[in-house]
Amino acid sequence: SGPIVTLGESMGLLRQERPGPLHAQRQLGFGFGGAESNVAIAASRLGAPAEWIGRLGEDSVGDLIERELRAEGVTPRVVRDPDAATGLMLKERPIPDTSRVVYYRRSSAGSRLRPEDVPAGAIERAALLHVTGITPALSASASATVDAAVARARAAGVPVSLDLNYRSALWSEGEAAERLRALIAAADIVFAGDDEAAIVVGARPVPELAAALAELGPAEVVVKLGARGCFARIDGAEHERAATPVRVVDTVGAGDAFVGAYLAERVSGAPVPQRLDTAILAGAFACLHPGDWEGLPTRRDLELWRRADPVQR
Ligand code: KDG
Repeated sequence: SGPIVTLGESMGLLRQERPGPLHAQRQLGFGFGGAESNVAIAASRLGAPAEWIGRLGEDSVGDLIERELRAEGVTPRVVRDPDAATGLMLKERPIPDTSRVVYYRRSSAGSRLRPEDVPAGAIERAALLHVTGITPALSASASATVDAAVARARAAGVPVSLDLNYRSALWSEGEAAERLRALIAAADIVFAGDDEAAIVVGARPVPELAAALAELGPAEVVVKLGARGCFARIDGAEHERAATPVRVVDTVGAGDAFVGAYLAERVSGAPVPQRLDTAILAGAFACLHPGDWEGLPTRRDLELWRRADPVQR
């Protein structure tokens, strides 16, 4: 079957490697991130073919992102925009184990994504389309691109996956709730943090959050609970998983790892328990590295973890 196809904005990522005030740092790490490309990389590391559609600037940061995606086995389907730079984000660590993300992305190339950027056939031959609630918050044209891609997927019978991914720096909870409700109704699979689900359906106990999201349409709802694991409602059946405890360096990207792993297992035909187990483990791996996706596991890493021998010879 076809690849997992995702679209969105990826940005250069400057990150503090050591905690403390930014002014006391003389060096920053540099990489890139973006919720949707993180998902694509997570899936690819686990052996699922993956493609990322997006717009990058005609600049070195854009070169780096394309190159790294290729190196990760993700096919970039990219428009290079001569009139806008690739966006950036800064991950500060003012306090150990605590990250603060600041965006420098207004009018970025990625935010100028538009429906014509999605190549003919790209969605139609996908195994699955994955979108997030970040893209509709970027610009009118990016929002229209999500709608167009989702409509194309539905017309072609391609399952649609949505991660709510509410980002308060981009829009208000009120704006997000209305927009996300419509997207949820068009999705087959929905991922949400419990706080994000509450924005759309109101605060309530986790099983009820999942049921309320499922009522909007999707047969598959997975509520991500961070250090508390996850709760899923799939075709009416409830599943719960505890998190795998790890020494956390940075939780940013853990949700994307979870989603990418879940989707990789799903497109390979794995049953629900295996999808959730792999997702939980991938989320744990993501927490061990200060980058968004660098720490994500391969199948070999998962095997090593499960055997849990301190040294393999
Ligand atoms: O999930 C991690 C993302 O938040 C990060 O990579 C940046 O895509 C990003 C965003 O827009 O927040």
